[in-house]
Amino acid sequence: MSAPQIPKTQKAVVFETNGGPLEYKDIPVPTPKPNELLIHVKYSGVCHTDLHAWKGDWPLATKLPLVGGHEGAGVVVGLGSNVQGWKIGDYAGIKWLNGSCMNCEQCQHTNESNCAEADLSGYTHDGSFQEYATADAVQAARIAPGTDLAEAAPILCAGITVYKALKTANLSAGEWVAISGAAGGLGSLAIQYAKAMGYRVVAIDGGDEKAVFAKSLGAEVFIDFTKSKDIVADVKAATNGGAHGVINVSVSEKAMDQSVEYVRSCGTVVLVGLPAGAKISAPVFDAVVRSVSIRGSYVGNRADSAEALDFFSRGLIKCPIKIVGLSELPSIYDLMQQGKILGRYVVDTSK
Ligand code: 8ID
Ligand code: ZN
Ligand code: ZN
Repeated sequence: MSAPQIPKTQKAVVFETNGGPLEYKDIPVPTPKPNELLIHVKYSGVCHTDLHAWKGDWPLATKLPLVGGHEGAGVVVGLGSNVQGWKIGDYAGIKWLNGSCMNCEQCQHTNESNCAEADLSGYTHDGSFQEYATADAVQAARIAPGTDLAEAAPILCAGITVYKALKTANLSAGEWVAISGAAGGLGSLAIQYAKAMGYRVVAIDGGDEKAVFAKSLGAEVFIDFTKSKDIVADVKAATNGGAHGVINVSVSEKAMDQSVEYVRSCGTVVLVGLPAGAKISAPVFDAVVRSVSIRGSYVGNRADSAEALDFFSRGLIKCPIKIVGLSELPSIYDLMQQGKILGRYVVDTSK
């Protein structure tokens, strides 16, 4: 393939300060380091994490100024001098984990996202809300030729994360999994991965539209947190004694506390959503006597990523996307803040 024409400048959404103006403007196209790919990002999913990054509400500083975004799907247009195993024209994905040291104990054990030196797309490294972005060639996701890049984008964070979280719940086929925050970006994929892995799904979220949506994706039961008088009792009743596993993808501390109560004895509560400043509290007596596990789960490693993409490529996961122009990103943050999003918004970087 002949070398693509790479412009000197490009459109991006940038903020200078956390919570400050989100500016759609021209910035220079980045130059890949020796270990990096230059990817022409065609589409990027918008994750709730991007909203946290913009607000700066986590105890981890972002780079500033910052280009957010970490669900970027595009085409390789440039190769750093040390890059191996990629060629111009390959489809590539920008994930949350842009790169890690590959030498520390966590990296040696393939827990690369737990590396203390992890470089994070759209957080410590300019991400996919721009037309051209750089990504470590070792961590960039390989996307099969011919894939619909808009549909694939949400797999790069939401898909990988919920797939890994479901593995962390350590369930057997036929068991019940409760998904709290089920109609959002992560939740809408979690329902489908859970079904594909053979589990029965209780979806928890708020509103009639979200109920219809969650059921259309495969949830057997929907519990509305805005209407239920007793969520714990409702989940226990629906699952004949409690969910065997819980995937917490809501942005709610209260929802997480409730999940420790409705999980079945010997079951696993998986924490994924990251509400600012939240703490989880559980009665120790109960946690011991019912032998409940509470586990955090943070994106996934390269194998989890490849497996999550494989479920998608085999047609088992349909990303419920709405596509808008990159210039409309601020309005997506508004909708997300209000909890009004069904599934995932994907931005087209050319508009
Ligand atoms: O690796 C990780 N751990 C990881 C990866 C990616 C994202 C963690 N996250 C975090 C994000 O930073 C965010 O905190 O997961 C959380 C969810 O991300 P998202 O799915 O992208 O957010 P969303 O699309 O806004 O969906 C959130 C859903 O939660 C529901 C909302 O109605 C929405 O549908 N929800 C809320 I807010 N409160 C609820 C409650 N009390 C609730 N659902 C049930 N009960
Ligand atoms: Zn994300
Ligand atoms: Zn490391």
